[in-house]
Amino acid sequence: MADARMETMQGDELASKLKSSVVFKGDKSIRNASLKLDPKDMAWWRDTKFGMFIHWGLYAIPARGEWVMNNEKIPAEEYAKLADQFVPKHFDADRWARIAKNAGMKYMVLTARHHDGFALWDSPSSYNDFCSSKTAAKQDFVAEYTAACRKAGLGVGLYYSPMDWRFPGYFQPKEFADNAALMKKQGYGQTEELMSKYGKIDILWYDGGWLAHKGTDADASWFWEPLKLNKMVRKYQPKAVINPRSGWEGDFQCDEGGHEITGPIIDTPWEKCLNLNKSSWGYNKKQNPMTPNEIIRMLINVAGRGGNVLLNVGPGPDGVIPPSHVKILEEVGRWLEENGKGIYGTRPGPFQPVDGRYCSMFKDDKVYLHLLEWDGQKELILPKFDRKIASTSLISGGKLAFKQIKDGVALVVPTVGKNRLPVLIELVLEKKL
Ligand code: H79
Repeated sequence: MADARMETMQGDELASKLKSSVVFKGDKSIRNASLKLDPKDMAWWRDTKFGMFIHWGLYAIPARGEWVMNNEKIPAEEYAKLADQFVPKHFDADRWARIAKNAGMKYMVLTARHHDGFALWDSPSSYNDFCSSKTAAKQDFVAEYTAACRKAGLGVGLYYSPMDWRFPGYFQPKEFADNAALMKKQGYGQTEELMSKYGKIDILWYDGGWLAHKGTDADASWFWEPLKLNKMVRKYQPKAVINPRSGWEGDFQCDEGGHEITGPIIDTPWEKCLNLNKSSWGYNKKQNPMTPNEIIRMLINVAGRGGNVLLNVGPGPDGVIPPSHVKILEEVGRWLEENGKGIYGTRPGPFQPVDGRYCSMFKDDKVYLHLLEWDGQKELILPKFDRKIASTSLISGGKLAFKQIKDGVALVVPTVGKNRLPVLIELVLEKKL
């Protein structure tokens, strides 16, 4: 945000500016302007606001999260036996896409391969043929998934982690340099497969570009050479939106985890990724799901600061997204049906968010004010604003009185029951912003 804007900020607005809870770990990443997308090629992604993350793989069978192999020190040969049992009877990518659409999501990102090394596609570069087409499932899940996303009009996203726990060279890249080189070869080969065999890929979401679980992705760039890797990606997918976790800064920044979002509008494109079931990303018998209201508030707080939300679900070993999670997502979808005009396609502002109280977004001649809490006062005073407001209303129905006073805009807010929050208010301006 421009400093000039800060000078005009006062009171609550300024207080929120001072304590952002958003953490971007990619600050030290390698920059390269020629790899980066033009802002106009990022606009579609920024407009969408809400996507579905899917963590799915062999780890769905033990059902203790996607880190089970490492956390429980399961030897690679033993872990590999899970592939003999991985025959997902009810895998249906169209159903995943339907669930995402009904939730109001606009894109999906599937873990084509996580740190355990098991690839969900027919992967000639896979070390030891550890992929779903050459094991019991005999299926190319990525092929079905990418086709389903496209058919449903959803952005097609693939997650790929080049690190692989099966390689001793991952943990000791200098001591086992030859072994580490094999892992790197697999990483380049598999990235190329994903970028060249499945049509247009809209989003490439790297993870685990670090080494030996130490340092940052940027610290490991001497090994992975992210500029070389992403130059290859751009050859096949010139317009793919790429995240920062390869060690190259990417097209947007990531903030991971379910913590509450506070602080000012962030100018760079960014994405908050988090879990619907707080227990883990991969399917977990332990259930600790977010409520629909928590998800909706997260969406408002993130979009109100210029970000997207990538909300994760972990289908079970049979390929089914837990029905209780589907219900939660449906409720979010119903809210978006009514309130989505205040989310999709908007940009944050013109008012800075006030933590826990409201966020504002705008699109054309409309400002959308999402009221998160309201303590029953009659008037809400918004900061000074240089546009004339023509009318105001509640999206759920009914006009709202307002006056433009010397110090800002006074909105007369009707009594809103706590259980009805958040509430969306629309301000129609006399002239486009
Ligand atoms: O795919 C999801 C995570 O598995 C992956 N990124 C998201 C999107 C990820 N890889 N590394 N990390 C996250 C950071 C590592 C966190 C850890 Fe832990 C804390 C590793 C060990 C302690 C939590 C607890 C995860 C495993 C055990």
